[in-house]
Amino acid sequence: MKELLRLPVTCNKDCGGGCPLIAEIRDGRLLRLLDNPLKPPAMRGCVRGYQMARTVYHPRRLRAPLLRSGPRGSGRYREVGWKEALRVVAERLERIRAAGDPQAVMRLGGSGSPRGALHNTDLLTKRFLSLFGGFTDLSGSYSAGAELFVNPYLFGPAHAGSAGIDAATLRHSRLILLWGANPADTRFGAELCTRIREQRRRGTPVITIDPRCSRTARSLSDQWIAVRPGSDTALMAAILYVLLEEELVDRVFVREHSLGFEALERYVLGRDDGEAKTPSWAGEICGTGRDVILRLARLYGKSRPAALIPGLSIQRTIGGEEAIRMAVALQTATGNVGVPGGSSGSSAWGRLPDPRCGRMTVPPGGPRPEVPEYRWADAILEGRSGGYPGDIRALYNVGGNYLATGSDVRKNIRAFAKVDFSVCHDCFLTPTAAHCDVVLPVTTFLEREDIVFPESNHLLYSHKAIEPVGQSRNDYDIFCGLADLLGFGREYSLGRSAGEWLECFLEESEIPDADEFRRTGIYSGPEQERCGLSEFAADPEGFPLSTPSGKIEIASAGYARLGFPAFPTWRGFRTGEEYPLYLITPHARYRTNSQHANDPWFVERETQLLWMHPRDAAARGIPEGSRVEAASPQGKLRVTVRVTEEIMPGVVCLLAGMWPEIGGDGVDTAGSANILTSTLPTQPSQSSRTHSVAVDVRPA
Ligand SMILES: Nc1nc2c(c(=O)[nH]1)N[C@H]1C(S)=C(S)[C@@H](COP(=O)(O)OP(=O)(O)OC[C@H]3O[C@@H](n4cnc5c(=O)[nH]c(N)nc54)[C@H](O)[C@@H]3O)O[C@H]1N2
Ligand SMILES: Nc1nc2c(c(=O)[nH]1)N[C@H]1C(S)=C(S)[C@@H](COP(=O)(O)OP(=O)(O)OC[C@H]3O[C@@H](n4cnc5c(=O)[nH]c(N)nc54)[C@H](O)[C@@H]3O)O[C@H]1N2
Ligand SMILES: [Mo]
Repeated sequence: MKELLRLPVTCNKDCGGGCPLIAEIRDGRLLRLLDNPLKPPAMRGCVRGYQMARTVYHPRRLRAPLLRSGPRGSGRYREVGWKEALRVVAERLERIRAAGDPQAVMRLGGSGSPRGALHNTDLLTKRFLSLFGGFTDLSGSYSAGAELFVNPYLFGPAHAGSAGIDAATLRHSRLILLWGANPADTRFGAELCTRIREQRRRGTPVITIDPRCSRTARSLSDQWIAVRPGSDTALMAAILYVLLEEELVDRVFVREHSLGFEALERYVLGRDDGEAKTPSWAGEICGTGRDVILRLARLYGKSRPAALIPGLSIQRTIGGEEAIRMAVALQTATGNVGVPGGSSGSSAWGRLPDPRCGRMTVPPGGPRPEVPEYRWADAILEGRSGGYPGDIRALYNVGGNYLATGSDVRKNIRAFAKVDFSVCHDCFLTPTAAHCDVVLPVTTFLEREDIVFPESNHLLYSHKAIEPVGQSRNDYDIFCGLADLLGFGREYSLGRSAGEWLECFLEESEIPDADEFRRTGIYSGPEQERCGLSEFAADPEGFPLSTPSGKIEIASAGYARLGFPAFPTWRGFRTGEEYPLYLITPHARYRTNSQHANDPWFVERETQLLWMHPRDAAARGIPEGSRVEAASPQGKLRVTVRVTEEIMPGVVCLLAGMWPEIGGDGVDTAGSANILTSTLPTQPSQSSRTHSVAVDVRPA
C-alpha cells in the first residue's frame, strides 16, 4: 500500500468561507478532505469542502474540450483536442477584434474561483480581455450590489471597504442581531458560527430576523422574529421610533459621528408626512407583532454593545439599498459603530482589508465599458438602442452558471441565443456551458497550487493535491495558450510559470516565512480582532471618514442627487392580486450557488421543496407533499410542497441554485428558482432583487 500524503489545501470558492483544510491523497488519488489541525480553533470547514472528492471525480466531470455539434442548448458536442479548441476560440475572437469592436465581447462569470491570488477566475479573465484590446465588463455584483453601492455614500469611498468586523470581536457583544443572515447554512467566513455559539453560551442573546425559521433561527438563536421579505427598513424605522421615544438614542455619538440624523428623525416621528413610523405602522408592513417590535427595540436600545449583522439577503430586495442605510443609521443612533462587540450595520464580512500579498493584476489595456451584472441579459437583448454601451456579439464565461443563477432564466437563454459566439470554461456541462459554442474543461482548486484570501485576517496556501483530471487545464494555462495565438502571450504571462507568479506574490506579501506558510498552509495576520472604523469612532476629528462631511452620512446630498431621499426611508416591495405571495430564494446549505446541484448525494440531503404556510396551503387546497405549480410573470415551475409553520403566512421559499429542466411546455420541473425571478433591478444601484418576487402557487 502506498503512503498516505497529507497536504494543506483550501477551497477557492465563492462560498462565503475560505477554510483551512487538509487533503488526504494515496497513490495520486484524493481520498478525503478534513480540517487542517493547525487551524485557529474557531475556524471550521463545511460539508461542501469535505466532500470535494465527489466533485473532482464526478462521473460527468468534463475531460476534454468540446465543440458544439447540435443546436444551442441541445447538449450535443464533439470532443476535440486542445489545439483545435483554442484555434477556434482565437479565430472567433480575432474576427471581432479585426472588425474594430473588441467591446462586443462581454465577460461573464468569475465566482467559480474568486479567492485565489493566481487561479482567480475573475482577475484572469479581465487580464486576458483587457490585453485582447477591450471588452464589456460587468459592474456591481449579484451578491452585494446594493450594499457596495451605498457604502461609499455612508462611509466615504476610502472607508467603504473597512466597515466590517473580525468575528472574534463578537466576544464583547451583549446582543447579536442576525438580520436576514443565516450563517448556520450560508457561510460568512470560517469562524462566524463558532463565535456566535461561544458568545451565546456566555449568555448573550442571539435574535434572527427572517421570513422563515432558518437553521440559524432554529439552532443558533434564542428568538426567531418573522418579517415579510423586503420590509426590513420599516421594521428598523419602528425600532428607531421606540429609541427616540424612550430616549435610548446616543445623542453625543450621533452628533460627533454623523450627518443628517435630524432629517431621519423627522421622518421617523412623522413630522413631515404626518405618519409616525410606530411599531403598529411597521407591524402592518412587516407582518410582525407590535409587541414583538417594541420588545426588540427596548432590548436593542439597552444592550451595549450590540452587533447588528445583516445578511446580504436584505439588500437583494427592491429598496434593499435603504435596508443597509437604515441598519447603519440604527447602529449609529446606538453608538455601536466602531466599538468591539458592535458593528457598522453594513455587511460585516469581506469589508476589512486582506493581509498584504500579491495577486494577479489587470493592466489598463483597451476600453472597458460596463453594464450592471444584474442586467447582462438585458444589455445583450437591447444593446445600444436600449441605452447600453454597445451591441454584444460574443460571450466569454469563466466560472459562472448564469443560466441557473441569473435572474429570469428564460430571458438569459434568449440572450445566449442572440450572440454569434460563446465560450465557457467550467468543470461541468452546466446549463450555461450547454448553450456555449466551445466548452473548455478546467481544473478544480485541488489540481493546482495557489494562495487564497479567506474572509478573515489570514492567508491560506493551497497545494496541488492531485494531477488534473482528464485533459482539464488551469484557467491560467488556457488563457496563456489563447494569448499566444492572439499575439499577446508575453504580455499575459510576463514569461512566468504559475510557480514563478506565486513566488512573486509571496515576495510582495507580509508573510515573514514563506516555507513555513507552505508547510502549515496558514498565515495569521497579527491583528485578529479588527473592528472597522474604530479609529474614527474613538476620534472622529483626528480620523475623519472620506465622506464630504467626514462623518457617517445618514443623509447624503450625493445620494439625493440620484433622485432618492437623502436619508433612508421605507420603499419596499408589495405583491399584487394576480401574484399575491412573496417568494424568497435563499442559498442552499448543500450547494455553493448552483454547484453540487448535479450530484445526488448533495441534492438528497436538502430536497428541493417549496415551503408554504398551512394557512396559504389550506386556502389553495394544497396538501403536504403534493406537487404544486408556482408562477410569476417570468415563468412557471413545478415542485413538491412542504407545508410548514416555519415560514410566515403569505410567503413561500424555494432555495436557489437548481439547474433548470425546462420541458416542451416551457415549465421547469427541477424547481430552479430563477425561472420565477425578474431582472428589473432595485434602484438606484441596479442590483439583485431575488428576495422580492411575487408569485402564485396552485396544485399542479
Ligand atoms: N452554504 C452556502 N453558503 C454560502 C453560499 C451558498 O450558496 N451556500 N453562497 C455564498 C454567497 S455567493 C453569498 S452572496 C452569501 C449569501 O448570503 P445571504 O445573502 O445572507 O444568504 P441568503 O440565503 O440569500 O439569505 C439569508 C437569510 O435571509 C433570509 N431572507 C430572505 N429575504 C429576506 C428579507 O427580505 N428580510 C430578511 N430579514 N431576511 C430575508 C433567508 O430566508 C435566509 O435565511 O452566502 C455565501 N455562503
Ligand atoms: N434566485 C437567486 N439567484 C441567485 C442568488 C439568490 O440568492 N437567489 N444568489 C446570487 C449570488 S449571491 C451569486 S454570487 C450568484 C452566483 O452565480 P454563479 O457565479 O453562476 O455561481 P456558481 O453556481 O457557483 O457557478 C460557478 C461555476 O464555476 C465553475 N467553477 C468552479 N471552479 C472553477 C474554476 O476554477 N474555473 C472555472 N472556469 N470554473 C470553475 C463551477 O463548476 C460552476 O459552474 O448567484 C446569484 N443567483
Ligand atoms: Mo454571492
